[in-house]
Amino acid sequence: MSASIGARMPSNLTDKIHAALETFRIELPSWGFANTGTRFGKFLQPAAATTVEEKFSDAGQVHALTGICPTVALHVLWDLPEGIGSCSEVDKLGTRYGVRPGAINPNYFQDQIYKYGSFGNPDESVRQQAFRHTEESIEIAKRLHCRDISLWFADGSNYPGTANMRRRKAWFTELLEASHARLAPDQRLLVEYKPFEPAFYHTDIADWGMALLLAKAAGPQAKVLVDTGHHYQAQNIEQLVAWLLSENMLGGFHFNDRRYADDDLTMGSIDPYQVFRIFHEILFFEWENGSRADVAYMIDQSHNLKGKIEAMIQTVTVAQELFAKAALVDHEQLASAQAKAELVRAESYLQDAFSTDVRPSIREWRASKGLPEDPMQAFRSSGYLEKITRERSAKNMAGITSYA
Ligand code: PSV
Ligand code: MN
Repeated sequence: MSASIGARMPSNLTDKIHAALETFRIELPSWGFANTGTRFGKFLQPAAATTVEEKFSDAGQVHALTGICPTVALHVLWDLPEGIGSCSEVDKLGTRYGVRPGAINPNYFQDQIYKYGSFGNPDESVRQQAFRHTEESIEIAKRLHCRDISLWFADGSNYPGTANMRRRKAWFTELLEASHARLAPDQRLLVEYKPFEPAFYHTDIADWGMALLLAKAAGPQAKVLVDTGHHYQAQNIEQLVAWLLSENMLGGFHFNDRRYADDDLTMGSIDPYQVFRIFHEILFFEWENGSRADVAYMIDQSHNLKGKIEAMIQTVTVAQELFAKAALVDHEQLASAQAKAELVRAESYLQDAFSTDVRPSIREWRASKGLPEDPMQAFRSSGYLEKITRERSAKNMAGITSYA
């Protein structure tokens, strides 16, 4: 049952929450600290990170205050401009700022050569170039001791009849297999999907089924990455999560929220129950199997309007709350209600857990770890934002550009 308002939470529930929090870590995206925008333009922020060092510094702040973000995802083109040559510098930054490099993201969408695709480009030499970039990204991951190489392809087409979809599928299969062959035994390839954007007629890896087939074809260390913003309206995300778990093919998440398309809104800001249901499927799976699911939780958000560090602290805090709520579902009772098709009783276990106020318990856990009970408040009173605003604003405001 949910703890009633004002009453102290029973200690068995507090223990469940604390045990769940011990296991929950979420990765920050380096690009969430830099100035980014929409296709109509950017609203520049005076405190945005302008260098890789500043991204590490900001991510380090979020980790220092929340204690649950020990890694930062890197985009090769943006964060390792010299490729392998940038590794030692990035490695040092990780040590200096207390956050290690996390998933390595090759970039197949920004260079002019990728206008008609990367792994799916009809030009063999472009496909080879995209493959060499993948090889280099895997090597970067090895040098930085990163397990996951996270692949998102913008490949697709805008007009019917202009792309040979079967041919492109074959090229993807071949190059993903070849990429897999470059992995060290403990590394993974994560294959992300997205139904549209930047292509608006067809996208080569449009949904989880396509990503699953390609990952299976690539090899046993390839898994699917679910970006919560990359679905059609009304897609039942927790169901596909349950299917991927049952196939041992769920590699990780890019969390963000959306209302219309890939909106990059703050996780849980539109539909927190959706995130709760995803976490629930994972925790229910773990309870049934008696072992942890090996899933990487990552944030993929870059805020144009909200302050970047505050937005990230807010996201991490919400993620932690929704995970803690999901940990409160009574799995034994739920399983028995499901088996007897006692529908209202079964559903109520989710509703009870979701409506429980887990925040006091999370504050207790933070205090027990020597972390600030309220990370947002601690950030606001730390003076960090004022300091970086002073240091960075001239550089940031010089970067104003127009859309066209
Ligand atoms: C594409 O929309 C995506 O979700 C991919 O994960 C990219 O790496 C990321 O956004 C940043 O552009
Ligand atoms: Mn993503």
